[in-house]
Formats: sequence, C-alpha cells, structure tokens
Amino acid sequence: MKFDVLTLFPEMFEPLKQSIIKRASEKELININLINIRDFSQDKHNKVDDTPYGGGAGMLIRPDVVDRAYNSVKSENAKVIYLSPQGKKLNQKKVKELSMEDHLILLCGHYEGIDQRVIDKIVDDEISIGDYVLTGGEIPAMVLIDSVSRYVEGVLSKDSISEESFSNGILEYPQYTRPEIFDNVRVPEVLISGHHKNINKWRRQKSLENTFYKRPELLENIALTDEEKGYIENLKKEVQ
Ligand code: 4G0
Repeated sequence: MKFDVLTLFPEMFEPLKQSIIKRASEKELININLINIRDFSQDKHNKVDDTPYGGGAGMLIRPDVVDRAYNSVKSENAKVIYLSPQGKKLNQKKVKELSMEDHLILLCGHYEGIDQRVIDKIVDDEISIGDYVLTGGEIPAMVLIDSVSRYVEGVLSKDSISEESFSNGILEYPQYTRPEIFDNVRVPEVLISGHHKNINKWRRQKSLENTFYKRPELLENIALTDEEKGYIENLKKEVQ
C-alpha cells in the first residue's frame, strides 16, 4: 500500500515513524511518502495561498499549486482522499475497504481551505474522522494511515485482527495478566481454570455485557443465538 500525503506540514507526520507503522514501512508492506505542497509554488517567496474572491477572512491555497503537487504523485489506479469535516464519517468498514486499494493520495487542507476547483478536479472521496473541526487535515490523515495499515497483509497477525473490537460487530471482552491478585482483586477464576470451552463462553458473555452497557446500538446489527438473546434479556432486567 502506497500513501502519498499532500500537506503544508510534512513535519507533523513524525508519529508514524514509531512502533508498528515504522516496522511496516521498514518491511515495505506500506510506503508513506510526504509531499510538501509548498515545494510546488512557483512564487519567489514560495507563497501557496491568496485571498478569497468575493472577500472574507483568511487565505485559500491556490488550485494550481495543489494540482502540480498532485501531478508529481498521481497514478492510474490512485484514489484521492480529501480529509475534511464535511466528509463521510470514517468507520471500520470503510477502513477495511480502503485497505484493498494499492495507492491512496491524501490531501490535507488547513484552516485556510483550498480553492474548490482543484478539489472538484482531483478528489474521489471526502472523509471525516468525526464531527469536530481541527486546525488541519494532518491528524485525520494519520488516523486514516494508521487504521488502514493495520489491515494491510503482514502488518498485524491474523489473530489480532480477528479478535479485535468491531471485527465481530461487538466490543471486546476484558483481559487480565499477572499478578493473579492486584489491589485485592483476583483474576476471574474461569480464566485460570484452563477449561477452554468455559473460557470462550465467559468471554462471549463479557463481550455482550460490555456492548450492552457501553454501545447498546451495536447489538441491533448482529446475529445472536437464542441463548445469547436470553442473556441480554437478563441484563435488561438487571438494569430496570
Ligand atoms: C477542510 C478534517 C479541511 C475543510 C479536517 C477544515 C477536521 C477534520 C479542514 C475544513 C479538519 C475531520 C471546512 C473547516 C481542516 N478538521 N473531522 N480541518 N473546514 O476529519
């Protein structure tokens, strides 16, 4: 997976040079290429922005500069994503779909904004990471790169993907490690029993319980056995 990031602030992407994303880059499972839009200014002062036609506060990034930055990385099969609070909300399904792509070009806007003509010309998909406004699209671009990279073959073990929150549509069960007693609280007995059938059943119940209390709307969209439905009905009675 290749990520090309068009940004005025390439230095903001240092966090991606850590941990799992660093290893994925070293193994060439992903390739993160940072393009400074300013490098495509043809102005003697490297200017990239100008005042909006029709008046108003702030500055806008010029379309010609963004277009030259885009032309330096574009490919036949690339998908261009504009990170914006006006985009469709990112979720795990969308993340999985994006991980099937070969080449993503991420366009980061700033408080100033970008001339609409180049957005209309080059952008395929407008994506938001949530309903709030940030000073720039860089953090959303990092969120997208991190979440998508996890699904790229070889970045995570198959086990960590299949066991995580949302992969089965509900939340995770709680986990425990040593010490067996912490602050007078014991690790749940069943986990020490070595009885794997009981452990799986307990974990499934805890997942359902967690989901019932924290994200009950998720339970509407998943198939449950009659036994699991009964378990949920009991939780409802306890709540009343
Ligand atoms: C484009 C994304 C980019 C338009 C970007 C702001 C939040 C998100 C930006 C604007 C961003 C998000 C219209 C304010 C840069 N903030 N939620 N800021 N407008 O994904």
